[in-house]
Amino acid sequence: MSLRYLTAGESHGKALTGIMDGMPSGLSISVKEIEEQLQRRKLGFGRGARQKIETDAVEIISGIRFGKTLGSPICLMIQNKDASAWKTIMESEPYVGPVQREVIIPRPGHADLVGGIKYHHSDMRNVLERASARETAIRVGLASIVRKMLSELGISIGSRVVQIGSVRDESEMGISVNRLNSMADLSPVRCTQDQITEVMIAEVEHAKKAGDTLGGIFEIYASGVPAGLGSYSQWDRRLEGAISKALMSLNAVKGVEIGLGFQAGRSRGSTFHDEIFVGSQPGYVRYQTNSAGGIEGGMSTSQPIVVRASMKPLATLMKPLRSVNLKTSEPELAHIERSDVCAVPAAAVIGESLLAFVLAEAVLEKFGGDSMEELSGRVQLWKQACPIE
Ligand code: EPS
Repeated sequence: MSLRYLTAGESHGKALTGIMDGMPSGLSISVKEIEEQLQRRKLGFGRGARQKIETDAVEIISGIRFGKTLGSPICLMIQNKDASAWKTIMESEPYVGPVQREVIIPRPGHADLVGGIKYHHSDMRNVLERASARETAIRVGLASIVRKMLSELGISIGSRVVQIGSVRDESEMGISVNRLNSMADLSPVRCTQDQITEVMIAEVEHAKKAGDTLGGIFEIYASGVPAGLGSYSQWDRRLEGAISKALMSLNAVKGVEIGLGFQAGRSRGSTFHDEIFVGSQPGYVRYQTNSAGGIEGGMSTSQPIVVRASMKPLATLMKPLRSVNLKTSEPELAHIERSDVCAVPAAAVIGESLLAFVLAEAVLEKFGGDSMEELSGRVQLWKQACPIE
């Protein structure tokens, strides 16, 4: 494993922490650059009150000195501002008072029920505190370092939202990947079409009034990816597999497509596959289409990587669904917890981060190198020698 990370922290606990091991030395990175990505994660129309409470200020605990990575494990910490209001509820010392904010009626669609059964918790707060998507803040924090490494190697990552509830953006992604975020970030729902942005906002407002929640679909792109990341030679080295696993690790994601994805199953080979043409220089070849989404046979083709993920509607409904009170065994409406109406715009930003981890790991596996100098030299040589235009 060339790059790995772990996170810890409860949603209303003291802090979120993350440790990442395997980053090469000599990468310039600042708190400001990390926080830029964290601020992008906080945005999006339909978020709840929590995002106004948290600043998501990051503290570098280890692995970075004088603005550069050391090659040793990097530890980041984000303090939860809301923790002060939850001090007695989240106390780590033995607590003798009455249990506050106990959760005994599981929310359909959340980890509450099975998590409580699995870990033998009658108070499902013990489950939801860690199952909460708040954890993704520290993943985005760690990934911002990885993204900086990828950008130094000429790899750009961007995303856009293409569906919220029943509102779809059918437009083609007509701009370069390195300009995508500066455009999508201007929209409160991260949709690049102004008119559709308005309809998506209205859809979220409508759901909020009804005490309901919404899911959606987001698309992530990576350009400048060198050919040959991943491998066909063993099942667990296929790049699509790693990307799908990473995206599926994001809370509420229920579907992942690469390239044309499910449309591939409805197509004929003659219209689907990306034909190969003679390039403009001797010995070179080129593609004209990208149905494969930048990956063939488990390996990157050097075409843009295109990933689409579908997020289910959030499980906390202000007009709750039917459930069972597990203390009384009586039917009762599900637990209500402060939450978001729609978090698809934030999920797109988190998706970028998750794709960044996978690409960074694949880059480090193929090219190796303990310092940025060593790594960039190897990647540039390979890119120059690759005969795909
Ligand atoms: C989130 C923080 C949470 C939720 C949301 C994501 O904060 P709180 O629970 O204090 O309102 O807003 O979590 C969920 C939707 C969920 O189902 O757990 C965040 O920082 O992203």
